[in-house]
Amino acid sequence: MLARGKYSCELNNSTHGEHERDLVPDQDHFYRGTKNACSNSPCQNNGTCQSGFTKKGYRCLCPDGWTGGTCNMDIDECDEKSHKCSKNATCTNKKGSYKCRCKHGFHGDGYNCTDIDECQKQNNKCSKNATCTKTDGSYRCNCNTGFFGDGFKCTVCYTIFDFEDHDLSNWTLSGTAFNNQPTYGDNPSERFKKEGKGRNEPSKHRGDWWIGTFENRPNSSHPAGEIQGDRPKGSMTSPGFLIDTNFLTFLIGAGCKNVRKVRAELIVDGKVIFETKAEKGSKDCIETMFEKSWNVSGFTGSRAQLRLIDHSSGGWGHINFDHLQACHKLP
Ligand SMILES: [Ca+2]
Ligand SMILES: [Ca+2]
Ligand SMILES: [Ca+2]
Repeated sequence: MLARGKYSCELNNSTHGEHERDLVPDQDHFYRGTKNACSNSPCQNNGTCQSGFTKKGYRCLCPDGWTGGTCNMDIDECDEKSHKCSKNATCTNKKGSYKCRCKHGFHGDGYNCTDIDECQKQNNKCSKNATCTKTDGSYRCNCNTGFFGDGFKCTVCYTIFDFEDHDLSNWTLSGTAFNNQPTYGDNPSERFKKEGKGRNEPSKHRGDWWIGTFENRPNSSHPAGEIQGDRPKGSMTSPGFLIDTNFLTFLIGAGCKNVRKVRAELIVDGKVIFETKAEKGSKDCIETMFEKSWNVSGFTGSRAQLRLIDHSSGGWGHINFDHLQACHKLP
């Protein structure tokens, strides 16, 4: 009240400028506009401005995710743990909000994340010869009894010697026949190509490296097709290995079955328990290697050695060998 019968009326949230048509002159009244502190929109990020509060003349009501005097500060919901993400989700802070994403092995919208049972759903990558076991957020595969591998791949055999590291430093060599071993690539095919007689006896080795005492290709940059011939003689004895399966299988070729002193031997306790020459029915006298096996079920638990022998300088006096495997049953 200013004087008798006269009042000062304040229009909150308004200014003269915003209400040009509503305000009409009246001789008994005079207009006195209030300063609206909200008129220049001080609240950010959709904050609601309320005029007339605090010393500044306004206050901001902030929407979820924002704080500060003018709603200009993001709330880090992940850091202050006010988020509603599942415990099996990861929280990522965003300006004005946050994001939830289910962890690996869980599925859902990030707020509810349930464990995926990979074993039950059969969307696991276990080998068909493995057992799947659920773990928290994941699963494990173990090869079944009688199989070898990492659970994703389970085989009835595992490799003992394949020569792929082309390193014979743990082997005992005698004579000169094995000096340039192992041999790289299908050298017989390379030399037959050079001969041009249409002879076709691929080595059929596994990987890149194998033993071939006729060949002379001790590395990949050495010219293909070179030979040392039948003349050199010698032997090559492996480091010891444990027999823990029923069978050993291997690839063997060359050295016709009528050639004496060219063979592969298995030695247990200093005794030769098996000796095998390359022969495949009528297909002996051929560079191509064929699979042979030894039934070692009577020797499980023993340590054994493989010995390759080339004690011949005559025709076909050489041995081809690769891929010694231990197998629970014959593939
Ligand atoms: Ca945030
Ligand atoms: Ca090999
Ligand atoms: Ca020889």
